[in-house]
Amino acid sequence: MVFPAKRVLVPGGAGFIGSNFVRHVLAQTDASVTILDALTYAGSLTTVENILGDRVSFVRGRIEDHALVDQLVSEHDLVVNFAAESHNDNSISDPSSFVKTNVSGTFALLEAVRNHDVRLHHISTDEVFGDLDFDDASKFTESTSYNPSSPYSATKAASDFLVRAWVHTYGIRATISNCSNNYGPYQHVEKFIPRQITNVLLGVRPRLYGTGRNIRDWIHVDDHSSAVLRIIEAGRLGQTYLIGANGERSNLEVVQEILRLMGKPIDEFDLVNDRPGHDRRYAIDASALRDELGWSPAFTDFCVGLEATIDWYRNNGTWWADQKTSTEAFYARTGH
Ligand code: NAD
Ligand code: TDX
Repeated sequence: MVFPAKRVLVPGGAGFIGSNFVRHVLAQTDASVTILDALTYAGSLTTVENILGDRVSFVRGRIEDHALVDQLVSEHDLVVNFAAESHNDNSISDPSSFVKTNVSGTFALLEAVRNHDVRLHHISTDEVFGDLDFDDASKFTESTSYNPSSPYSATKAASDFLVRAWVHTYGIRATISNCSNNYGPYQHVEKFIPRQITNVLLGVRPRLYGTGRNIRDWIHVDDHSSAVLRIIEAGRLGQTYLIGANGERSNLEVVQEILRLMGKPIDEFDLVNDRPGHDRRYAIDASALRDELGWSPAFTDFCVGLEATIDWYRNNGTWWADQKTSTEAFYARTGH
């Protein structure tokens, strides 16, 4: 692979997707990596401890710290930004950290890459497009209008618009990707799939918001990382690419699949309070990424990826035990 960088700065590299991406960089390029991460409740050194060493160093800090970010960016030739507040339910309870990290943090990164003419790839989400009707045959494409509905997705949309403005106005060298819902190892147990897997492992019934009818478009985190590598390698500067793997499923279907794979009756779940403003359906049309850049996902069977993910949580209880306690205390307060 022709990878256009030797020194990569990965803000948010101690989180779920960022740490997976760092592992992909190590396996598929000869670049070295600096992880910049604030180690919020969502980030952990235990996620990356087995890759820190000759090629991977770690700096604890916040992306909205202009002086720190400016210094670090000047020492690298590529920035791939995964740092964000990423959980919708948290953004509904307390949006302030979302504005700070997702908006002010992206602004600080943009000023630094502008200052030092360093290439940026910005990681974003399909939630910036709002939601689709259940019976709408269409999917999100690169030309779908932005219409975010939660505090989380509004701050991600704001960060994307900042990147686009810096490309248009200052000519920074940047690309953006908007990906659908990820699953896989090292995902925080606040998120839907690991929450339900760890519930079942602990003998607790899975909990579906509302009716369980809402639809998400699932992609394995390895496929997200391989798509980002491909965009960095061959994507056109200034462009947005949508990443998805045709993984649409209702939340009810996902819970029933988890129960089946874990040897439980498929009706052993509870319906709980709905999420305020709950987006109905997300669906990605990733044909630009497939046709223009020749990318395709490795995980084409959701059940195969889900089964491997269940095994990972079964075998890594020490990684998630503490976060499970604090997460469930939060959900108990919100009625979820
Ligand atoms: P995560 O919450 O698991 O990880 C976020 C990481 O960023 C953590 O390590 C955290 O400590 C760090 N961080 C938070 N605030 C910071 C700050 N101010 N400065 C430095 N570091 C900070 O999130 P994730 O699921 O890995 O998501 C990564 C990116 O991918 C986010 O931009 C998210 O919007 C996007 N995304 C996620 C999904 C998904 O399904 N999880 C889907 C599409 C896009
Ligand atoms: O216990 C639950 N029960 C439930 O029914 C939880 C935690 C969630 N849900 C529902 C809400 C959603 O319809 O499952 C679906 C998925 O929920 P989350 O895992 O919270 O993901 P979502 O809100 O769809 O956002 C995710 O995908 C897009 C990521 O968290 C974002 O970071 C990403 O941008």
